[in-house]
Amino acid sequence: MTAHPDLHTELRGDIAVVRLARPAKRNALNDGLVAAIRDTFLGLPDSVRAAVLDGEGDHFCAGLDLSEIKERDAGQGMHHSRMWHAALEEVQYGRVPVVAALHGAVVGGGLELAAACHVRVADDTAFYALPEGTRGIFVGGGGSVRIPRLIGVARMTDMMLTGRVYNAQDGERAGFAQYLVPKGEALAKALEIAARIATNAPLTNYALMHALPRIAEQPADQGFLTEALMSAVVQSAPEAKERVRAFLEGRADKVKKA
Ligand code: 1HE
Repeated sequence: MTAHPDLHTELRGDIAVVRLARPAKRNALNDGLVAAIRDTFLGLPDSVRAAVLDGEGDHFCAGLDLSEIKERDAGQGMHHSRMWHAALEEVQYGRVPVVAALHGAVVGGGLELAAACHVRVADDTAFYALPEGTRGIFVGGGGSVRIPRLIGVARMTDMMLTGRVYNAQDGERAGFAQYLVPKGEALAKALEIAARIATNAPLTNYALMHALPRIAEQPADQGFLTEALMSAVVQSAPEAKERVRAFLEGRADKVKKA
């Protein structure tokens, strides 16, 4: 795993806790930190079965480090955005599911980063915004692709046109987060969820991470075929057979009423 002064990784059993650790700058992401995110997720040890991403201090992440914005020609601007894409690709399409623990500002590139995770847990201090729209810039970290898949194009357009900020409750209803917990409890809840995820068959987790978003992009007839192929691969694993046998022999949990 790559060492970076502003990105800490801690192994807790089979869970990796990756923490943005630049609280004085509200965890704003400069180029070095974006590269460290890429390298960290690419290099997670084989023993890791799920990851949690959180931020130190009062805010998850204030987005792009605006002090690094410099005169870029169009080509340089494109490469900068592509560098973010490459990093967040390692989060979304890495080896293990990533649970984001959100609190405070989840804004701009911070929201783009959160959107690359697989499950989002927010505490009630969280707020969501895309100030790019009113700062004269545009999203560049994959937000235009990922965020509408959480909340829809209409909500994202409104946020960028008007600078609208969603609080934690409205944000959960809109689809930014799947879990909402009291202040200070997002990390604990994210760890609990990651621990649950880590007990799944790794191939099932891989299929969920890699096939579901792609199937969502495919025409239905192709999606059905991809689903059938993925299903056949996952079911053929000895672990799948053992898990089904365990249920049939009364050794596995039943689904309980919610
Ligand atoms: C920063 C940044 C940053 C804080 N880049 N330095 N993102 C934004 O437009 C959000 C900008 N930030 C804010 O609106 C606020 O800072 C917060 C709501 C996140 C937090 O407020 P607060 O009152 O707790 O902190 P603060 O006093 O505003 O900031 C503390 C320090 O962090 C201060 O520096 P200091 O040297 O004066 O102490 C701030 O300048 C610094 N700071 N946020 C640089 N973002 C791939 S494209 C993505 C495009 C984007 O993400 S654009 C959206 C950028």
